[in-house]
Formats: sequence, structure tokens, C-alpha cells
Amino acid sequence: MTYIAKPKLHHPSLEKNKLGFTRRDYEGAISTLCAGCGHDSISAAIIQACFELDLPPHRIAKLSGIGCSSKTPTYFLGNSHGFNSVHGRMPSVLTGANLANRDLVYLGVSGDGDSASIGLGQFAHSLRRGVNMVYIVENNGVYGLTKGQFSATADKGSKSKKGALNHDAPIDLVMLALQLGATYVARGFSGDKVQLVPLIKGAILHQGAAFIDVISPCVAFNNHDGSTKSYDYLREHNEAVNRLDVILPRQPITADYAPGVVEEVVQHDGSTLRLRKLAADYDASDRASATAFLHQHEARGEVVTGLLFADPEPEDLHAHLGTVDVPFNQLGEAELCPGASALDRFNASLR
Ligand SMILES: Cc1ncc(C[n+]2csc(CCOP(=O)(O)OP(=O)(O)O)c2C)c(N)n1
Ligand code: SF4
Ligand SMILES: [Mg+2]
Repeated sequence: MTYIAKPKLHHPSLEKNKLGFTRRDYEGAISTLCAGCGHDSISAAIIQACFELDLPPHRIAKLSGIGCSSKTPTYFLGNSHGFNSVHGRMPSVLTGANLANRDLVYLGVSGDGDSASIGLGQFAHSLRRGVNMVYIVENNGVYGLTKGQFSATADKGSKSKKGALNHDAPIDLVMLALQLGATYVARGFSGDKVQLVPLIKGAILHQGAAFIDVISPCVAFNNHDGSTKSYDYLREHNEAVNRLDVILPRQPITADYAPGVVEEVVQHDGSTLRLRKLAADYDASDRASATAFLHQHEARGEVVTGLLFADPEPEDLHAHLGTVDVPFNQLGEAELCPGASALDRFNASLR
């Protein structure tokens, strides 16, 4: 109920992070989604990840499109910047915001309809251009908000709640993200928060285009027998290839593992992505073999989850364009409007 406000008072013994914030400081309004909707668990995982990373809420910008999934930014990070854009248009709005102010953490939240149907072009170009962001698709295989039509990620042969068969081939957003050049690619399940929170933390620390496909069952329209996006199907077919621990710079690495069991990716900011291997033959540093592995396992009906690919040396759009380091809102008039002679020199350089 949106009209019920959460009480502002905190219990004094609530756990605080390094900034002195509690988890409550990272929450938003009370959710109006259906009870049991996977999307609410993803909101909880985002809150947990931002709390654990000690992120100042005012340094985060959350952007979304249209759909039940795209409504969720109202339910987390109530003290952060937010922009609810048009259906399928979140990536271009996020790209523009990021180019104007590179100092914020950009969190794009979308749905399978928002990103794989109407917004497919925007999804593709934001990843291939290397926009520094965390792009989360809350993937339930249906248009939840408009009452249960098959989306472009619904598996061929899966059944709608009313028994209709989907005849179209599915779009696998993870496979596309790998092909398009995203530098951090993961898949999670809303029912596995222990796996999902570190995947989100790793994506936030990654300084490039990070994409997470989170299978997020829709309890109202796609949680029945015959659906491949239901809680039961996921619990039976979830094939986690690794478990991620995110170790911040200067944080000691405590646990020891036998050689070959752990893969470590040291990122630009000094943080370490420590991958405990569950599938011995999975290599998260190689796009081609990751893609082949996904094809083989998906043909068997398995849903492969975990950190699927990470490039320790990502390059983002600002590097490609050679933009200035300073956000536009901190530039003075002289830098923003350098005068007619600077414009003449620039025009001459293009002739
Ligand atoms: C331009 C435009 N076309 C169509 C719609 C209708 N519409 C609203 S949400 C939606 C699909 C949402 O599906 P998804 O992104 O998967 O989100 P979910 O509700 O499943 O979380 C559609 C088709 C719209 N709002 N705007
Ligand atoms: S209709 Fe589906 S996606 Fe929308 S809130 Fe309900 S369960 Fe979630
Ligand atoms: Mg959907």
C-alpha cells in the first residue's frame, strides 16, 4: 500500500555500515507488487549489496523503463537519484546521464519485455558501447504488468497459465550480452539471495558494462507446471557454475582453497572477485568457452547461473570517447562555453 509510510525511527541496535547507515537507509517505499513476486527479492538483494559496500545513497542513480520490474526502484534506495523512463528506453537515458556525470553508480533495472522486446536495440547498444553501469533484467518470461503475454525470453514449448504453447524461439539475454561485448555477465535466481548479493556487488565494483539476468518468477501469470520460469522449475534445473565472494581492496583474504578450486579476478579498483568453482570445467575468463558451455547445458534444459564472464580490464564509453574527467555540473562557464575562436578551431579540425 503506497499510502502506508514506513516509520522513520530506527531501533538503536540495528546494524550500521561504515557510513553509519542501516539497511533501512537503503530501502524505499512499501512494495505494491503481488506477494511472492520474485522482483521483491531482487530489490532486497540490491539493498543488501549497497549496504554492504558502504555506498553513499546520494552517489547512486537508479533508472528503469516500464513494467512491474521497472516499478521496483520505488521500493529500494529511496535516498538515491531515480528516473522512471519510457518502455524500453532506460539504456539511452542512463547513457546520457552517465556521460553528463561519470561520478555516480548507475543501476539500470528492466524486465524481459522492456529489454528483450521493445528495448532490444537499446539493450544491445548500451552493452556494446561499454557504458559503465549495472544492468539488471528481472526475467520472468512474461509481460507481468499487462497480464501475462509471452515475452521474447519465454522458452519455445513453454505453456502459458491458460495452456497456450509458445512457438517462438527464445532470446537468451546472457548469450547476447556475451556476444555484444559486455565485460561482466552473470545470471542469478531471485530465490537464491546468497548467490545474488555478491553478483550485484561485483557488478557495482566493475568499471564497465555489467549485465545480470535474474530469473524472477511471476506468481500471478507464469509460475505453473509447464513454465520454465517458475520457482519449481528453477529449483530443479538451477546449475550454478561457481560461487562468488567479493573482497574489497585492503580486506584480508581469509579462507584457503585447494589450487584449481578458486579463480581470482583482481579488478581495477583493487577489489578481488573470488570464484569458488562448482563446475570444474567452467572458465569465466573466456567468452567463447563460456558461450559453448551455456549452449550445451541449456540444450539439456538446465539454467546456468553464477558469474559467467568477467574481464578484469574493462574499457568504458568515457575512455572510447575521450571525455573530460570532471562531471558537467562541476565545470565552469569558461569550460562549457569556450568561445567563438575555440569553435572555429574545432570546426576547422573537422574539414
Ligand atoms: C510504448 C509502450 N508499449 C507498450 C506498453 C505496454 N506495456 C507496459 S509494461 C509492458 C511489458 C512489461 O513486461 P516486462 O518488461 O517483462 O516487465 P514485468 O511486468 O514482467 O516485470 C508492456 C507491453 C507501454 N507501456 N508502452
Ligand atoms: S504480475 Fe507478476 S511480475 Fe507483476 S507484481 Fe505480480 S507477480 Fe510480480
Ligand atoms: Mg517480464
